[in-house]
Amino acid sequence: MAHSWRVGGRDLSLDPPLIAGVVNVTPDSFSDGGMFLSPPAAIAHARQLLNDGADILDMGAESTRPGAEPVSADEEWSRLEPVLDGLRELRNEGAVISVDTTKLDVARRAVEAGAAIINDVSALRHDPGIAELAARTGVGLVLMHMRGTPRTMQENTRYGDVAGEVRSFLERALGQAVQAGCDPAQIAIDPGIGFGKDLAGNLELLARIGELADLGAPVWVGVSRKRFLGDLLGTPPDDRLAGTIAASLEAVRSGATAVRVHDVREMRHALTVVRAIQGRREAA
Ligand code: HH2
Repeated sequence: MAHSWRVGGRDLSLDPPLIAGVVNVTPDSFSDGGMFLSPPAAIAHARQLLNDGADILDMGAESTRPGAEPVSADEEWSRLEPVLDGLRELRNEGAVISVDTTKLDVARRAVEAGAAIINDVSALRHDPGIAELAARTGVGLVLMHMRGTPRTMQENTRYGDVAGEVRSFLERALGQAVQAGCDPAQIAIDPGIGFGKDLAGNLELLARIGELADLGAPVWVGVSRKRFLGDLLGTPPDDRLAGTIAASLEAVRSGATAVRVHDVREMRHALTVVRAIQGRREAA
């Protein structure tokens, strides 16, 4: 299992697991669309998430919810630029910024503006040049599994062996990034919970994260407020917090080393308590 992750010239420790706080600068994200579309609102939210204990801010300007319409690179960048600009001071103080994009043009501009991580939910399928960008600049790179695109991904959620297929996909994507010149220490992988999977597939992946961790890369997991929790609980996105925390803690127990959540404060509290108990157990 990986113990640290190299992002933009820094080694982030994975013990305790990293918390990536979500900042969606979008009108249409599934749980917080429109809440942080204005730059001042997004910047204030980012500051709050850092105060709440986020290790990373994951900023997205294009929704990836099932069925979402794609936006142009110019539109995506016009949403991100003022927020990245407004976070310059925090960045200088050490805040780690990740940009959730599949577009090389947006990724390049974001890295020039100080982003230390590219979170590519297409795992280089949309723009393979993102691997060369990461190799050249040393930023961290997250490669996530998804079937098709957000518009099509829920059309076919059937797998023979979901964990095996996701593992092979991520192993290939890792190989592609290394081939393009990335240092393996820069690359994290993510099973893409909810991206082209049904309830059973999501649960199976969460239970078998150890098989992905065996690939040697840090494993990101994003379950926050997602539909599979609604399937289990019968609640809307704004009433899935306990489910989010439970699933994230189980993911960590299975081998995840970074959790991507909207509710950073609650996640930080839960991780702190669980780890205190684990420490006691190990000492006993
Ligand atoms: N999930 C979402 C977006 N980006 N990136 C990674 N690496 N892993 C994930 O699980 C993941 C992700 C979807 O969540 P959200 O940002 O809340 O919604 P939307 O895509 O509608 O903006």
